[in-house]
Amino acid sequence: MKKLFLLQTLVMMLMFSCRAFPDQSQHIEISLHYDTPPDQPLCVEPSYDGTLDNLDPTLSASPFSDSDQDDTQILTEWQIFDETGTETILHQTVNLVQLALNPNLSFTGIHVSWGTLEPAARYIWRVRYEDTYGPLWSEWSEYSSFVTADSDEEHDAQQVAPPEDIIDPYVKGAVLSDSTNNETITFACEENITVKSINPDDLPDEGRPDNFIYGMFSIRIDGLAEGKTTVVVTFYVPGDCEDGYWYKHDAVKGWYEYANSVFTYNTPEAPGYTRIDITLLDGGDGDADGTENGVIVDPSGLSYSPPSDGDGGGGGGGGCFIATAAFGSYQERHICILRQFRDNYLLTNTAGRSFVRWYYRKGPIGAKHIKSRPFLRAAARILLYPLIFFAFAVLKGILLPVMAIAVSAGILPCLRKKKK
Ligand SMILES: [Ca+2]
Ligand SMILES: [Ca+2]
Repeated sequence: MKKLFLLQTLVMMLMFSCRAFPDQSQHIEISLHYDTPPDQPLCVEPSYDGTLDNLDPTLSASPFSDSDQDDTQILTEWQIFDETGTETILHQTVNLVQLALNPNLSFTGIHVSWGTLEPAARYIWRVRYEDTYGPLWSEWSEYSSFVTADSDEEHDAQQVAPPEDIIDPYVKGAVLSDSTNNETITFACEENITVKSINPDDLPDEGRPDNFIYGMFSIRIDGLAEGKTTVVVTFYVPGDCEDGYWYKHDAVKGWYEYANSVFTYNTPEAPGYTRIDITLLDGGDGDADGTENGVIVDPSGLSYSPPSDGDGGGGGGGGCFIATAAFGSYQERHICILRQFRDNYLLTNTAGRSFVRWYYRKGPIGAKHIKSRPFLRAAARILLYPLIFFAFAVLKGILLPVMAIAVSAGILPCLRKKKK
């Protein structure tokens, strides 16, 4: 079907080109690409059935290879299952946008956040790659497996009794912060929760905010009832921290400020503490395993570094900020066209990726400005239509015929006028 469409497009291009440029029609060349899928990748690390000494491994796979000359990689899909191969523990897709936005990310390796895996458990995993030409998927790699460490002594040693002056019925425990101040940080949640202090220096440094005064916290919430996906976790930190920011780190999205966080100093149930409520969504915002599976995994923490331009939502394959603000929804069909154009024509070359990086730094500022102003949104839509039409014509391979029609439509009336 796709090949047939390509042929029709080429024939149309040829017909229009012959009419528009009769003297040059003999120079038009037609070339057809028959795409072959990428080679099946191999799971490299951890080695097959190896035993880990930790609970947060980095998975790695063989480099991308494809028998089509110059074909490149556009997507990677990672999956981890429980021992039986039925329950999805992690499902992450890495695309070119995320790769362009997160310098710590790669197509052939992914860090599994603490909390995703349980101690002394066997997991199986696999990976596959998608190419740019088709796009076509490779075969899934053969399954590989590993066994996690028996326990996490570091986590166990951090757990302390919560302070008695915090009167919150959902307090589940407290943890010593993994930083020089060794403060007691209390956590509360309606659900079953485990928290581990982690040192932000152990996470990738590209884009990492400074001033994590209490370090970071890895959270695991499990045993969620069927249909329950949104969970609020409360941290109580000593002193007035209302002017802080809550940052998250995600293996795919990288570092970003987490907007779903509310800071309140000196609440009746915790005088002298700052209460921080963060809202997490299983399989969505604030869940690092990428799947709705009754488990929420979240490494995050309090920092005093203000977010830089472009932070505040992460990459995650999103973007098109101004267009989304103008049309009102990321799923809107015009936005889909721009997204496809970005993925297929901008992110596949160095100049295009530089533009996308620049736009992702500046776009949110413009979007914020027009979002609440109907007149500016309407103006932005009018300005965007020619761009969307251009992107549509390029994507459908009809740019040349469209240009030929446009040129003919412009020239013919002029010629007629002259004849008169
Ligand atoms: Ca290929
Ligand atoms: Ca999940």
